[in-house]
Amino acid sequence: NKIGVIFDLDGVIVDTAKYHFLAWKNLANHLGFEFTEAHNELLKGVSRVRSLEILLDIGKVELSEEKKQEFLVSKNEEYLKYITKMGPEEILPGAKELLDTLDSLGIHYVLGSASKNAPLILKQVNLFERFSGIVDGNSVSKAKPDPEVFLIGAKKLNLKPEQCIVFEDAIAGVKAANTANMISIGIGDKQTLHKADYNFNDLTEVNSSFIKELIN
Ligand code: G16
Ligand code: MG
Repeated sequence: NKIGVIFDLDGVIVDTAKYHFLAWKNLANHLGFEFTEAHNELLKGVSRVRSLEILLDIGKVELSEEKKQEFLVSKNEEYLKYITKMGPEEILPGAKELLDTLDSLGIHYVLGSASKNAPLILKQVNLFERFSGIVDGNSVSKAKPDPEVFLIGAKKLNLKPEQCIVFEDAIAGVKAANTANMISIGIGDKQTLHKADYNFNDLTEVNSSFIKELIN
């Protein structure tokens, strides 16, 4: 009974949502409206382009395609300023321990993130080398909740979708995993992620006996 694991990045391995928030908030303020943490929740797991559309809807702002492109670039430039200051201390609790557990059990894992900056972020926190493969926002044509990102992940693992376990913090990501026919594990609020097959508050709650149970 071979299995493999696919990890989402933001909200599972690191908390980059707080940096996305700072950069999106600045853009909203520049456009003349407020952007709150509650608004930011709507952007979790969502692609960059879709995030901008949601933000513009919130502010009831309409922009030309050229302006949108310009703001996508400037938002990302600001975001990268925060990312390039990140270090291993920003790895979320339990993440490294879980990777160690998977290593000791001989279970391979890949990344399945919507972020085009995923390789850089993993390098910043010294986890890049540990993953057997990376599927990020550059390798997909359809964003979560489309299962594409995870199906490519399964291919990288050389496994069937049913043999893959997905760790996700976003509703769109859990939906993508379920549509792909994978085992979905929601990390975060249980109510929000009630569609997941299993729920945990964070990765410190995911122990080796749980993983062993999934193998058998
Ligand atoms: C992350 C975040 C989203 C962000 C997306 C794209 O996804 O949760 O808020 O909009 O990546 O990021 P970027 O602008 O860096 O391409 P995930 O899938 O890792 O949770
Ligand atoms: Mg996420």
